Amino acid sequence: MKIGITCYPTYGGSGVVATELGMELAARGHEVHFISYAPPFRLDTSNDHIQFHEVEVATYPLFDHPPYALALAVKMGEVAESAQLDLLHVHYAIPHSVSALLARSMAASRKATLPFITTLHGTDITLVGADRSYLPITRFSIEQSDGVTTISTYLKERTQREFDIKRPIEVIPNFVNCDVYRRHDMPELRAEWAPDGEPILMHLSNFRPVKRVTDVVEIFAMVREKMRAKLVLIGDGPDRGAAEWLVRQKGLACDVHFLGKQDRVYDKLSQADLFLLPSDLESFGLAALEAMACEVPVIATRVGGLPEVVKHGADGYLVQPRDVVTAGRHAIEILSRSDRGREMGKKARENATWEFCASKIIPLYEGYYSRVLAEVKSPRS
Ligand code: GMT
Repeated sequence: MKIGITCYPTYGGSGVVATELGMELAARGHEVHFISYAPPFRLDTSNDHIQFHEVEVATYPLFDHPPYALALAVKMGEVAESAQLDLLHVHYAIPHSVSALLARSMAASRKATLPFITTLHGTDITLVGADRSYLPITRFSIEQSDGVTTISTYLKERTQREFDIKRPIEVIPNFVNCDVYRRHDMPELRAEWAPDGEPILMHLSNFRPVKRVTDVVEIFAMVREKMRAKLVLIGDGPDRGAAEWLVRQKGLACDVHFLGKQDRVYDKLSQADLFLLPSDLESFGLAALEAMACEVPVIATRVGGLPEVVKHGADGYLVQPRDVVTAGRHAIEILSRSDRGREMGKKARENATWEFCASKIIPLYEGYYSRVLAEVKSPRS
């Protein structure tokens, strides 16, 4: 199949999922064309089946806001025609789904077929889509898509409820490549962060307010009162300053490492004893799954799609959002075990691989693509 994929190329779960999906599809022999304003940050173009097409947005003094959605639609149409794409698969509804809708309409005017599938990731529905100014066009582009998937049952139900969507929505959960996301023991790296063998707590996110990075610091401070420990924070974003300030305020600067944005996050995650994801909301919580695949138990919040990923009591623990005290108690309990939570980490990997390995999920996308294409060729009504 020849597939055009559009996503945000920046640091964020939806872009990561789209990129990993494209790379997995290419590895299985499909031809994949990424269409965006920059190469997605985890994209490896060494596979001959992958191409990147840059969307250039012309600027003009009149444009306070250059019309990216239009430039994207044009590029989608050009790539579809030149590469003879079978379909477009856009990740994150706004504005990608609207651009794909335009590209499909332009293709139709040339008597060409260009179906598109929209994958909803979360904030396109819960935050951005729910803004009155974006809601009608988001709902329209979802209704008009040839196929729609969500990354959790929670998000499907919320989309149907809040957007009053009646059309079918397929749940295809996020995934990890379980051969890459596995525990890689790297004693030198561990020793760099925790020279005296202290347990390592870790967090990975885009540091947006919804991630509650300051709660990560609060939880770590509770642990630190009971035992020696280190905290490693991976990622960057608006709340990094607040987290750094709180770390200094609590006198923990010697115990906390801010790494910023990182490649090969599996190498880093593998050094952790415990992963913290105390978000106010997650429609899935990809970082939690990545940690679990690396045998790291997770303490996360009982919100959104997280309970579909992290099984309370088996893979780690779920707590109410902003309940740092309960999260701290669980963290101390896990790290005080004689095995420091290694058994729980192994269970977490077992559950992650059972449900969420790429080898299980990619065929679901392939099957869905085929069904959508068949439906476009011979519509049922
Ligand atoms: O979390 C965000 O800031 C936005 C968004 C993104 O593009 O990263 O994340 C969403 O998509 C991820 C990948 O499917 C999910 O793992 C995240 O849970 C989801 N974030 C929210 O629902 C807040």
